[in-house]
This record gives sequence, structure tokens and C-alpha cells, in this order.
Amino acid sequence: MKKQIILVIGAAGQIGTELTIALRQEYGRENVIAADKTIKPGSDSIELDVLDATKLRQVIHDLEVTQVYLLAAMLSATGEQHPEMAWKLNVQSLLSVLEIAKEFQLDKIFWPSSIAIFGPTSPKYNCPQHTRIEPNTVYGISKRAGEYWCQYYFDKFGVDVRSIRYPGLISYSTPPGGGTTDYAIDIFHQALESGHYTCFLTEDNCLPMMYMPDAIRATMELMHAPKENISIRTSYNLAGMSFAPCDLAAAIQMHLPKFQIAYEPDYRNEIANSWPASIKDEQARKDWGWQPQFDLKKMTADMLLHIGKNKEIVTRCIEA
Ligand code: AKB
Repeated sequence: MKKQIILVIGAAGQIGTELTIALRQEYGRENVIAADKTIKPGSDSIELDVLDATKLRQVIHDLEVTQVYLLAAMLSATGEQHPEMAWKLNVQSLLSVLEIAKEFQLDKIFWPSSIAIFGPTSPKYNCPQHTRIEPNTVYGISKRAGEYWCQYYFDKFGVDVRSIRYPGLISYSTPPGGGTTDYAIDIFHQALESGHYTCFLTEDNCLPMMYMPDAIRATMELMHAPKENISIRTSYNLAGMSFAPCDLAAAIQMHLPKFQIAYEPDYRNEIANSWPASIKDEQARKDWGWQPQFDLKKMTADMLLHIGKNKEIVTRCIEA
């Protein structure tokens, strides 16, 4: 089998941090190159602005990269504040990677889409893979356009690009940045630090969510699936769990009975309103055997355990 050299772009981000670890476990540290726009001193990552197409091409050529995971993106809430930049980052980076993949005949590309591609006219519950898709956020529009570009490069040039429409992702190791679903992470930190959280969504605004270990496993499973099994070349619907802020607060209160939540919805509530509350993912289940492992209860217990441990370590370091 051909040796694989993997480039992870956006490796310091929410998905990138954990995916890089998983890829290195599988392919070996030396075969997985972590790249980001800014890197921490002493890190073994390379500095790469994905919008610098010349440098991107050079890195892929010089390091003999065979697979690219393109994770750099601007999410929904920040995207509404910076529409031009969101479009440029989310779409231009993908076009550059797809062009280079075509030119160098790269083995595989992974690019994340999102449940944000759905809009107010899509079904609210059990939203299927193929349905009415009319996004009304910059982020959603850019991800939907990206899905079409993936399909186009596969159809016209045979680029093996694979994609998942991630729900809101919940993780304890890396903070999210600028998403509408970020509350579902912040709430855990606040619950443990102050026992109180003010949520920017209404209590009943239900959204599709997924715990990061499930998301990482899904990504690895999709990328391992035989090419002939991949019937969706835009992006796969993927479901984990669905909950509203009040459900999450109740799950946290099972562990921290004194935890309190208040609601002060802002513009992000409108964004969340335009997305489905739940997703149907039968195509992912059929094509590459997708099965989520974490529900709300299991995810909540695991988040509190890990964030609690991290906070203990931080507190101990500060006190020492
Ligand atoms: C966001 O909230 O913008 C993201 C997403 C749903 O893709 N987490």
C-alpha cells in the first residue's frame, strides 16, 4: 500500500486538535503534518495560511502530501459579523485544495460541511439527506456552495473528496470559536466555575449535536470506507443527539444540583431557529456503517469529568 502523508489544515482548531491526535495514532506522528495560520512556540506544527495558495501548493508538493483534511473555517456566528471573510475563507480555501488535489492527483480530501446548510424551509424534525435546502446564513451558504464544489470536482476530475455535515460539536479539550452551538460547551465550564450560566439561545431551541469522540470516529470511518461505498459526494447528514438548552441544563443538574441557568437570547437564537432540530442520517449508516455512541446523559457525564479534572489541575498549578 502507498505510504500516506497527511496534511491537516486548521490543526489547532476545535476539530483539528483531536483529529490530528487520532490521525497520528493511526498513521504515525511523522506522517501527519499539522498546519495552522498561527502556531504556538515550540509546537511541531507548520505555519500555513490556507488562503496563500502558492505556499499551500508548495507545501503539498514538497512534503509529498497524499491526503488533506481542510478544517480551517469561519463558523456561523462570526460569519454573520464578517460575511466577506467567511465566504473567502470557507470557499476559496476549498477551491485551492480541490485544484491542487486534481493537479497532484491526491488520494483523498476531507472537508467538513455543517447542519447549517439547512434553512428555514427545510424540515424541522428528522431532516433528511435530500430535501429543500435554502440556507440563510453566510456560513450556511458557503458550506452549501462548498458541497456543490466537492460534487463537481468528484464528477469532473475524480477527486476523492469526502464530507460530513457536522452537527454542533461538543468537546472538552479545545474551545470552540464563533459558532451558534458554542453554548453547549461554555455551559460546562461555567457550571463548574460559577454554578451559573446565561444562555444566548431560548430554553427550547433544540439543535442537532454530537460529542467530539463520535465526530472523530465518524470522520475516520468515512475516510476508511471503500471508494465504491461513498454514494454521497456533496456531504453526509450525520446525527448524534438533539437537545435544547433546558435539556442540557437538566442533565448537568443531575450531577450539580445547584447549577442554575438564565436565558438572554441574542442574534444567534435566530440562526439556531433557521436550522433543523434533528437530523436523519440513514445514508451514512448504510454506506459506511455509522452508529453514534454518545447520548446526552453519557456525554454530560464525560464532559463534567474531563473539564472538572482539567480545572483541578489548573487550580492546583495556580495555588502552587
Ligand atoms: C456553528 O454553530 O456555527 C457550528 C456548526 C453547527 O457548524 N458549530
